[in-house]
Amino acid sequence: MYDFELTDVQIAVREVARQFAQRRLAPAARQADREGKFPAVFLKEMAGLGLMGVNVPEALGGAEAGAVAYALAMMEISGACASTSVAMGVTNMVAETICRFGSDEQKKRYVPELTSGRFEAASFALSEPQCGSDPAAMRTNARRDCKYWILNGEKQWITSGDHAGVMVVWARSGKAGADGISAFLVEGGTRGLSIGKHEEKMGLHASTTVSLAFSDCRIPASALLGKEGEGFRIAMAALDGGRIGIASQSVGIGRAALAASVRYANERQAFGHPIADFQAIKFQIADMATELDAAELLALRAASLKEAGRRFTREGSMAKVFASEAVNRVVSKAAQIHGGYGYIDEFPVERYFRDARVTTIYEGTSEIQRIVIARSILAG
Ligand code: COS
Repeated sequence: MYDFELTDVQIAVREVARQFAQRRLAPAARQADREGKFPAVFLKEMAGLGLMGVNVPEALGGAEAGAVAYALAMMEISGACASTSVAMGVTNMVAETICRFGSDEQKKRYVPELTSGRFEAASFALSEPQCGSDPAAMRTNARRDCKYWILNGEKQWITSGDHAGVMVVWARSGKAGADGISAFLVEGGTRGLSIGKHEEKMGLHASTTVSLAFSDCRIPASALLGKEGEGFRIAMAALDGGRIGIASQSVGIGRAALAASVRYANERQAFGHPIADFQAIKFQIADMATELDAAELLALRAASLKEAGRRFTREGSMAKVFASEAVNRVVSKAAQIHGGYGYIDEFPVERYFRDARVTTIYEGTSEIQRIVIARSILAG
């Protein structure tokens, strides 16, 4: 059913991402994490390599390389710096969403800015202080006033929100529930939009996570993305793809943790042997590698379905829940193998451990993924 052979284009994209990840990102990742330095310079360079619109048409500045190539690129970038890959992931997701649901004018206006790196990043403003898993309960409001929409409300957990040239903002323009929600494109710096608190996170220190406040924020009527009332479905469709991105990010972090563990286990001596000689270590390495292969196959299956234009909601959620939970087991084993060195920032495993934790939480918690999977199976 699935073709496991990669195409020349997919191999080429993976190679470009791998080279960039290893040469540019990996050497800088520790310092960027320590300083909490947003990777603007790297994101711009990545745009030059086609990585900010991997699955975006060439006519809009993208690489038009498909969803599988995107998943492979995310794995490579994530293995070097997960803070950079989350900004890359959200920007790609927003660019794809505008391509899919935007008007010609919106596509021309925003997508080339993202794929070229002229905009540092894009943001996805769905969650609010009191609702993340249940976006149909959102309170941010959109009121129509002649040629304008006026937004009021608050968003939380917005990745790159302080660096976004454009963001998709969801707001209630109609009745209660999912059908009353619309999506809007809001430019960074718009009057009435202010950047709030910067969250101090456990990991992903070089990525920014902020709250946003909309106070009589006036945007043109043409800022509506898709149709009025279609916002919830746009968000769900975007998140289906975003979940492949987080599954891929999980695989990338996990592979980096495995590689570090193999290196360490071969070098570290105990009782007159490299610790890799001990069955306790061997079994951990075997489980880490097996889980990561399974996670990668699930991510690539979901990406292949997406690329074939088929529905992949269930498979995207399966990839996300499995890969994100697997990487947490993998980084925990990696820390154990490293002993004390797994607990200090001199070795990258400590960063992988912190960065991996959020993957079971953002873009839909594990619990939400299980709801999506079970609903789809039970519906037959
Ligand atoms: N793609 C397209 N449309 C979808 C969809 C998808 N993956 N999932 C749901 N929809 C549509 C439904 O078909 C329905 O439309 P119709 O009324 O026309 O049939 C509409 O959206 C409402 O769907 P549903 O009734 O399933 O909505 P619920 O409120 O029950 O929510 C879950 C469903 C739990 C799946 C959803 O709220 C969700 O994914 N929550 C997590 C959100 C999230 O990931 N937050 C993290 C923020 S981003 S960091």
